[in-house]
Amino acid sequence: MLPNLGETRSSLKSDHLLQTPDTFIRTPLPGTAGVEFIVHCGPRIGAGFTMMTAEFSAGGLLPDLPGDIQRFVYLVSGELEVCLQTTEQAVHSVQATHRVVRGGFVFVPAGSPHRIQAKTAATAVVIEKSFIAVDEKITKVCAFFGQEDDLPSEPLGGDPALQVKRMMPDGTAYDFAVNTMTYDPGASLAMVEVHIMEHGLLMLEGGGIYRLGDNWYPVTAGDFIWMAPYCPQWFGAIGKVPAKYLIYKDWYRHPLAK
Ligand code: UGY
Ligand code: MN
Repeated sequence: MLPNLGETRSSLKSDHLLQTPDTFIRTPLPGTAGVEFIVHCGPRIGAGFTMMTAEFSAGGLLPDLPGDIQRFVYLVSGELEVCLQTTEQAVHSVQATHRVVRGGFVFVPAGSPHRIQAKTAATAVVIEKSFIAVDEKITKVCAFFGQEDDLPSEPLGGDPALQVKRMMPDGTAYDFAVNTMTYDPGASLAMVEVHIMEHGLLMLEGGGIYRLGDNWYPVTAGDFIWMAPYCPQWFGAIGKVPAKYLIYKDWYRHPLAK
């Protein structure tokens, strides 16, 4: 076997990052126990959100978040227990415990006491973002749980070979979207997109070619991509199995919103 001669598909440019598993570095984060994080993107790279892969040992714990930060978790493998403390009415405080398994997801709004604990070794995608309220009338949005398999899927732009599942509810109460997109072999985005929204993307299955800016990259399951606002982007699926990715985008807010 050849020694490592410093080669990788990972690539960092001013408007995008392709981060491949051979370059992942794991780190603990304060307040957590029994969890290692691969921090894919965050403010240090210019992103308005963080996207991380959390690798839990059995019993590993993710506690509350401070202040105005919301959290979305999608489970890639294993089993998590999510305990939510809801204070719908000032006098009542209700504790709800949910089991989340592969393909399951949970959204926890800002300021919601909760704890996420692994029942088994588990791997999850964790997205965190400061909440931007759309107006004073919506002060708090609801927590929810879901299972990707139970969601309806829609063809993107009427193309049945490209199916989208939306995990965040539609509507201006929420300031970001998280979708999965599944491409049949040979399917592609119908156009090169250039848009104000930024993306965090984790390839879950299959592979293909991702165009980012003026670069065309081969990508495969396990790869992460960050796309800055206005990064030209296009994907075509290659291979004998469908290509699927999970994708974050900021959503439903005026460009001048703080
Ligand atoms: O929602 C999106 O902007 C999506 N079509 N972008 C992408 O897949 N790169
Ligand atoms: Mn896009």
